[in-house]
Amino acid sequence: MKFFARNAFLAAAIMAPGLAMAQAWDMPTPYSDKVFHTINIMEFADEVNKATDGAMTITVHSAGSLFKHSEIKNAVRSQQVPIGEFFLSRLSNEDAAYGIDSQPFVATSYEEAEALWKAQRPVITELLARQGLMPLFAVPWPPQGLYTKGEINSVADLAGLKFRAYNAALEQFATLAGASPTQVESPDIPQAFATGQVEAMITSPSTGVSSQAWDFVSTYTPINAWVPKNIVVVNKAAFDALDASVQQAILTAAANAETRGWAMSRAETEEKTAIMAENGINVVEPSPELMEGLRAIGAKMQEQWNATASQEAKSIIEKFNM
Ligand code: PCA
Repeated sequence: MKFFARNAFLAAAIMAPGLAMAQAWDMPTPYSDKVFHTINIMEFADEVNKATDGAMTITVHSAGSLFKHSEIKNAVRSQQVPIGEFFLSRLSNEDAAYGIDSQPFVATSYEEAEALWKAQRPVITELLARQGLMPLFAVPWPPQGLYTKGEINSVADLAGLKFRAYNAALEQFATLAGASPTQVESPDIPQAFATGQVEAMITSPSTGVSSQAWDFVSTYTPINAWVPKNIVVVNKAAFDALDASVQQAILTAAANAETRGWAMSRAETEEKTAIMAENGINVVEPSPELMEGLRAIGAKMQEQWNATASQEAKSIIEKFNM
């Protein structure tokens, strides 16, 4: 599969010395077709295809079907594919600047998430440029909430739970809460619960619905702890090789996708929480005691973050707090 993708990409490049030759781009994404991020990206691809009148065709390969989530960023970097989507904070091991949107209780509303992205964007644009990558657009998931098999009244109730995690920050959060985290990709969530590998998780109402959380948990507590983003990046060399009109079509479609994606995300929060309730999930407002305990964990994480984060990463927080 990988071999095929790379050759298709090279063939498209070699065959396009003139201006009007058609380009075909394969675009790997990690999430399934019914997830709003994927729907938004399908629309982005459609818009590019139409605006360029067939000069550029972007084909979306969803749910990790072309590259696994963990491979997508490096696949774009090494030009195995020219474009791809991934969960931005997964890159926090490269630089804390990438992970700031997944730090608990730094930005918990869409307004704050927007301000954070505004501060983060120029910084990560520069970091990605060092790897020959260019961000096109980023879209947040709805605020992250807690899924459990019973009501959780305080952090003590999380002790010992086998906890599903999707990045390093969530792993740290779960560990500090006394739980035992395991990394599980979102398409594998139902299986992980069914086999007892995990018994609780923190994620959005979107992922709660796409994984049919009512099949394996009883309670959703909207702790709204952070608003993490997916990002779409393009290989800069591949982009630079395009006709100016095609480049412009991509940039326009990307700007539209960012605006549309944020609106979709806002609408999802209520819609998907309602679907969970309809399917029998108990939606419980968090107790003050639980929130206090979770905020204390967040504060501890932020302290550690401050002690190790790069200057670039810290400049994001400084700008965000201005
Ligand atoms: N869904 C993705 C990432 C954050 C979210 O809301 C997941 O659970 O993997």
